[in-house]
Amino acid sequence: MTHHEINFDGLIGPTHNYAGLSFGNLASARNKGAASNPRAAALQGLSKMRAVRDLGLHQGFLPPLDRPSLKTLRALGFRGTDPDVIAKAAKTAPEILANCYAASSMWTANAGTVAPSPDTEDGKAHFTPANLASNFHRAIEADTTARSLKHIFASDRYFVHHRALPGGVHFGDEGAANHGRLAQSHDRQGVHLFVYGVDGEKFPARQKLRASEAVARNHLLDAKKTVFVQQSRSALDAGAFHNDVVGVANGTVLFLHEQSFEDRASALAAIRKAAPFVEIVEAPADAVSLEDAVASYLFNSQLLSLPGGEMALVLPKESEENPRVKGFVDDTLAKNNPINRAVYMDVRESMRNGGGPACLRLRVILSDEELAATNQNFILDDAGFDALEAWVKKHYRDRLTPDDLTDPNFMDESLAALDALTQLLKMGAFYDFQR
Ligand code: SUG
Repeated sequence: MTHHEINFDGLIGPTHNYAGLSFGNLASARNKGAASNPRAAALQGLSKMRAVRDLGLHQGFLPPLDRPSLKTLRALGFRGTDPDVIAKAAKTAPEILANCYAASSMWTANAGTVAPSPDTEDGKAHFTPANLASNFHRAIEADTTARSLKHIFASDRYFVHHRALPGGVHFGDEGAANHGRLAQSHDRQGVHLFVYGVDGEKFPARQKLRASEAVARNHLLDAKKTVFVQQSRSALDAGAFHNDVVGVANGTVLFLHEQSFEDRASALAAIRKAAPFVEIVEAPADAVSLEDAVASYLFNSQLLSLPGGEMALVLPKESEENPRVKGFVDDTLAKNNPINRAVYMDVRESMRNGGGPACLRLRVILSDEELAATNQNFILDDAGFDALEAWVKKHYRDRLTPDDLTDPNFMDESLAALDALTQLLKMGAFYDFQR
């Protein structure tokens, strides 16, 4: 049976803005209050999806969540008509309003964790939406993300959906951003690498070991093929709030920064023991510092096995612009390892909130049959790309400031865009505001 890696990118929503909501995410803090360009953001995201499709992969997407989250605002005591709710929150609690407006579901690496069918005891693909308990604006994503995953992967013959983990930050789970899979090929049983954090001196860890262990249990993974390692606190304090800022795995390759793990030697030994075939491609700190890695998002690249047998890195432009990072990428391509192509993409609107190419996608490995059982409205061909681009151009603003969030007209505009999207994608009354 042939298995494919299909990336489900987050379609960037019309409320993309810079509210500085994520403590420990340097870019989010730095750009707090800046004007965003939601239209450019969404088009950049779609261009990246197109580029990956043009490399020969199937490309999927997840719809944006409904923002503002009126349901959350009402649960927090703001009452009246929808415009009243916005006006009251704007007046008395603008930071709550900003949280309820975040377009952060675009970073689908945080949508959940997926175990493909070759790896699970029951031979089905398992999904666990992330509880994203560390940040208010993200913790309100899980419910509707779970609905999206069930909508797209609906067949219970092939897919199993778990609930987001209970227990709040005690079981803080940020999804696939701290998870990687190593395998000799997509269709062979893989090794799951779960990277957890322990609070640093400056910044809190979002992913808890006990959460990763619970996901591994729920996904019926083979204990001999799961590895749990601690992210280094220096990487966390340098701004790697998710491990995918300092490393990425695909196929036989683990591409990472030398200072990714708290105890490098024992982490690499555990990975080698579980995955003896692994090829480790590591950036030494004297070639690329942690600061360069975090600023350029070198390791937040997509590492893709292409149909012709090549392995490509899809990197953000910021990596091309940093001479030390670009030099390291060039060296990596020239050396004897499976990575032999680099594609640089402009995802600057997302990068300014700390989200690179790898944050923007959820990897799902599917067999031909599982792919056929997936909702095809969320797999993109040329017509699908054209339709989404036309939808963005029709509905999105090209400039949005935090002040604009207080305008009830902007709420109407955003929800109208999503209403049109559900029609385009034949989703029915999907969002809470439509029910
Ligand atoms: O959770 N930024 C996101 C970025 C997530 C990146 N994902 C991965 N590394 N996989 C976060 O910190 C900023 C929103 C704001 O400040 O407006 C934000 O949520």
